[in-house]
Amino acid sequence: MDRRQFLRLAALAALPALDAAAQERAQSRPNVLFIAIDDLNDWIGCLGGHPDVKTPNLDRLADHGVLFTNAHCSAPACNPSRASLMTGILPSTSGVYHNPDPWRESPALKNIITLPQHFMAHGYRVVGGGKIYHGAFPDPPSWQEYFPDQKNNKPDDPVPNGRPLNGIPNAAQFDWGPVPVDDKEMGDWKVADWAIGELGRKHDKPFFLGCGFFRPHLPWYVPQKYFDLYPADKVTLPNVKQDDLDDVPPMGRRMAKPEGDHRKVIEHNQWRKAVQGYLASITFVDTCVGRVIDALDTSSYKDSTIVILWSDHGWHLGEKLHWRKFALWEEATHNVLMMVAPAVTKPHQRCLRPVSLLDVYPTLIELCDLKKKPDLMGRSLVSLLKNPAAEWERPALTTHGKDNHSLRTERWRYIRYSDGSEELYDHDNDEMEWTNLAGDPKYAELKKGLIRWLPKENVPEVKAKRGQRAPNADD
Ligand SMILES: [Ca+2]
Ligand SMILES: [Ca+2]
Repeated sequence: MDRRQFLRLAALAALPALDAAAQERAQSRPNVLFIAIDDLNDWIGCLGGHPDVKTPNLDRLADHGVLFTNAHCSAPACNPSRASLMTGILPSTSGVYHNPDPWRESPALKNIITLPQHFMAHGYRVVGGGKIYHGAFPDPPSWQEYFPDQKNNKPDDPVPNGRPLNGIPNAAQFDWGPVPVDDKEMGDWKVADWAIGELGRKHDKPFFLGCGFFRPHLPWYVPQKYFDLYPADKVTLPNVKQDDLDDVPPMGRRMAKPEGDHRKVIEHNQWRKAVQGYLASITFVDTCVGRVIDALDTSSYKDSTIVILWSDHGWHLGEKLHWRKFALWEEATHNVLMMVAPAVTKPHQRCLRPVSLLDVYPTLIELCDLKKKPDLMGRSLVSLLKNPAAEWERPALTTHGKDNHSLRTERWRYIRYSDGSEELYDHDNDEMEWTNLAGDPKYAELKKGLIRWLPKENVPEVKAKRGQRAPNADD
């Protein structure tokens, strides 16, 4: 038995046996279908982020319940965003800020009961498939079963010959183009097949089913038919102001790195092809989501299953001369979040309140009537699920690296870097965050009101020990 198997068994053994009353309560709880999408920004039809995109299935799911139009990640990178959602703890408290940070080694997270573990402790069957946690840190104690397996959470994807297809040398996964295979050979398709199989089974107790899709994460290799939907010469490019970084402090400019990806994309004349590849990858994953939702809708669990779908952060495709996530502006922090909860949500609801992926854990606890966990740092969204216009005071906080924070309210974005430099944007008049108002004395009071929401503690980064496997920074 290896260490991981041991930990998993130890975690199971530690669960208290349920008494008869608890068992009966457990039987009546709703199921949870928990769908994660990697690196999906707000370029989906129902969020209006891109005029060309085709996402009929995500739009349909959003119409079944509440779409949070102003949802933000705790961190604009896979590992810290997912670790925060799954534990309910902020990066500034855990020290998990970046992709290589081994989150279970954080003093704050070492013994934490994760979201799926909490469901397990309440008698649920808890299974997962695909990318839920970041690749290098799959956390077997969180699951009773996993597809493809507890160590390798992600089925392999086929790759085309002749890489890089975009001609940009030495750019690793930063590549795009069609892969000549059938949908069925794609890793995400297999994850959907697995989830459909779970939904077709007879379950004798409630289930928590985690289903994690990898696209539109790089590389953007999906079958040709998805590329054909978006001819490169016709796609709409993001609206970019060439001198946008002139009023951004040096720490922000370093995050944007305009001489990095952006320069390469321009030099190789790849901007249109990149947008095409991202849109193609989005429609591919939309198709996978649609298959799983169809399977739920035709199953006996349709009316007893909560559906939550989220993406782990946004993605820049040239805005602020920046690419990828790893920054504190709207394109990187804004993510997809939608929920359908039988007997709680009504169809066709939009919620404009600034919410956080940190809020997912306490929300699912309340919806499923699990034992409350006072250590969680987010807030339940159930009041907003019932009434999307309900009062909501707290801004959404995003952290990128120690003591670099962004706060988003309905109208404003405020950024403060660790050296004290700042940005302030007015979304009522500047949705692209072009004009930094932080230096204008007129906004001093507004800034003071926002600053009080910044975390009081900013613990050091939990770093991988020397010799430990260091995952690719963009994995
Ligand atoms: Ca990601
Ligand atoms: Ca600017």
